[in-house]
Amino acid sequence: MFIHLDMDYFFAQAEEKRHPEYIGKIVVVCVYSKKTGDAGVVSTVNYEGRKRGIHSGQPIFQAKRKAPLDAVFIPVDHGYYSLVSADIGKIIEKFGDAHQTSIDEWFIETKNMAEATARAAKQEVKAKIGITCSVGVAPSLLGAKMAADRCKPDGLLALDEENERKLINDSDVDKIIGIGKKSAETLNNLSVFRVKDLKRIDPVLLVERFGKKTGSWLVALAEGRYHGLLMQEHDEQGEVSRIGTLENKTRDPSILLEKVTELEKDAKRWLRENNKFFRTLIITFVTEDMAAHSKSISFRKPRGWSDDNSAEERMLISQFLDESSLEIRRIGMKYFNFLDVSGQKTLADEFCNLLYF
Ligand code: TTP
Ligand code: MG
Ligand code: MG
Repeated sequence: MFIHLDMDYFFAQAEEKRHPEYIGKIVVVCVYSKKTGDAGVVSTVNYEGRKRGIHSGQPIFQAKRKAPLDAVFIPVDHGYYSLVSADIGKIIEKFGDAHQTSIDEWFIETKNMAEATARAAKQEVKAKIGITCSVGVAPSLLGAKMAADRCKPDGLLALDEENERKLINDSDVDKIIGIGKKSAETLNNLSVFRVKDLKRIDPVLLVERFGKKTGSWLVALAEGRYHGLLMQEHDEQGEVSRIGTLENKTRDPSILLEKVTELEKDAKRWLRENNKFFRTLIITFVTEDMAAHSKSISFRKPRGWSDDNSAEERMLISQFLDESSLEIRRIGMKYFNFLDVSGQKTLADEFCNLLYF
């Protein structure tokens, strides 16, 4: 059995934890793209705000229109959320062989007492950290994750094989992790709206339309063979990286970003030519003492050559500068954790779920 835990409105709940005075108000955590003004997007919002129609990825100015005057708009503070995440991880690890899959998600594979273990882990996170989460328990990781999504916020949903199959079969295809927007559209055009509609489509046609990898993934989904469906995407490893020397040693974030952008041009051309999408972006800093350090960020939805990563790059650079007082001599970037998305052109219009490590 798999137990999947996902923290509720994580960044916003972490803000409520250190600012109890925010509780009861709408809390909107924002990625500001400029030093001043409201340019940028919502990272996450608490459930009070979601009721008003504020959501992740929404432009900040739109969220402000929906929010009452006493709503709190604050910039993301990844350093702090990583610390809270690390504390939560330490607790979850006590309940079994835990794997962290994003800043606010973990899964545990366990043979017995899955539901009791899930409940105990959830309770201990609440008691020790003061953060609520939603927990799904199911025979497959996909089922556990979907169960956790289904019982948000502060829920626990345990599924046996039959209920897992029912939940997945009744889900809209675009709600399935691993099915992107483009694939969902293609499926909708084939009159496949829910997973159970997939059964009507000839497996041969699925493979023809989506390519071998995605096609057989969809066939497995249709047939209820869920094991490994979530893992599979991580199997396809690969990377493209570029590194360059700076004209002068520097700590100037704009010079560093400029260099990364220049290196990226080449890496993006490679992505385009090879039709690759990546999930993880790494920036490497070689400091004046010649030591190499890196900072990375992962996205739940893969990114491609046409996506703009500058907001995240700016953030990784500033994270590094906060931690080190040394000057930087060389800087590099790497895209890795590739996903084969044959049939999916661009995901640029989707705001990615950002996972920070
Ligand atoms: P999620 O677990 O997807 O979202 P959440 O914890 O805010 O809300 P939920 O209760 O539905 O789980 O993502 C974890 C954190 O990642 C989230 O708090 C903020 C960040 N994030 C983004 O920056 N952009 C996004 O589009 C999403 C979805 C999340
Ligand atoms: Mg969450
Ligand atoms: Mg999450």
